[in-house]
Amino acid sequence: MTNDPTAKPLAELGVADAQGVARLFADVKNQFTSELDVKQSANDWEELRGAWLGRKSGVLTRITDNWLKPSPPELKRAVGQALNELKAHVEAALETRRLAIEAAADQASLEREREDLSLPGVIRALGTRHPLRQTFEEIEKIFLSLGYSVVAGPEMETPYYNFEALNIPEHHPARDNMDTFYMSTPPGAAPFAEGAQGKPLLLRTHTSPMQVRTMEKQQPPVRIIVPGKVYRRDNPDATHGFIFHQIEGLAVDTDITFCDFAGTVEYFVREFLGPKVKTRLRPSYFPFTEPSVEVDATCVFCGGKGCNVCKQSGWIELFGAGMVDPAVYGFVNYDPKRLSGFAFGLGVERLTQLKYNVNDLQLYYQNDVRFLRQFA
Ligand code: FA5
Repeated sequence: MTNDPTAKPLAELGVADAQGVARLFADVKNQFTSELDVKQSANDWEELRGAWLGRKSGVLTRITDNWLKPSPPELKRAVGQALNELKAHVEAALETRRLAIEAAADQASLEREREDLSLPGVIRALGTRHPLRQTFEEIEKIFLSLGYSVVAGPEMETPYYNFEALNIPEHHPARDNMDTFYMSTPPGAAPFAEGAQGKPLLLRTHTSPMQVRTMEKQQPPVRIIVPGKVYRRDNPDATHGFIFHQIEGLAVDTDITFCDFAGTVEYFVREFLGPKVKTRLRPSYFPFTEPSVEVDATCVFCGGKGCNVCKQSGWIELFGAGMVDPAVYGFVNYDPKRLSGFAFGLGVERLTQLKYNVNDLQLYYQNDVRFLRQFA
């Protein structure tokens, strides 16, 4: 800065008396004020302080070196005093500014931290109920509304309840359809659970054993459904699991007819699959029901016109059912002359597949959120 007056001694600046000194210092003070006016930020403040109060080359140091030290004795006092005042002014002004800058920063961070209650909240991803669970709950609701109660039974069963008492004696071909997991017994282990008669326990292949267990304990009228897991040595594929789920139904009373059965089935299917779906009963065979039927529904995918899913027939198979075989009543001391009833066994995976058009049953067990979220 060639024009910088603080670089030159007083004589060169033509200052020879106290008034001249006062004017000179007034100019310097104005200069400071104008710099302070334009420099507002925290960084500016550091710069300004260095420029004015810096020990080595700050303005005040230059004034000390160039004006005060070489000043003639008659001006020394005036220069010294003016310099002190200037220094006090600069220091005070810089301190005031520092406080202002700090307060502004505090205010800004307060603004930033202030809660805005009108902002939308953070939405946490909620889990969804598993599609099979949804089917369970829907079906339970339908039958509860018809006066049924929900009961549960053991997954580890005796051959008696799983087969014999359901009119499936040993060597009956129906056992082949339900390839069974048997439990092995450690040598010397205690005899098996009640009713096992020394035969190995098994994992129930269907929920039907609960028909027998319930009738053993309860006198008619009986109206139950039994949701639960069942196990079969089936190879897993798009329509088979080796663990899957069924819901058993059983109604027994003194005057239950095939019409009650057909009406109940029709009501259930319409509630579950929708009002447009029609049902038909097709003769079938189960050792524990007589007559036995397969319940078919008009194909939910083509509405009965015929498509790949229903193999162009317009119908899809829903579940097996029938009137309770009198032979079963013999195992539970019910009087077959006085009592009648019906039973059904729903495949939960199958019904869920039909309802939501799921083409592979394995998807239920893989816990892929992209699949599960579709059932939110
Ligand atoms: C039975 O299990 C009989 N207990 C049903 C019954 C109950 C008939 C009461 C009459 C009276 P079935 O073996 O057909 O029947 O099996 C019933 C349903 O379970 C089938 O319709 C099918 O939907 C389902 N299912 C059978 N095997 C599998 C499997 N490996 N994976 C998934 N679902 C299966």
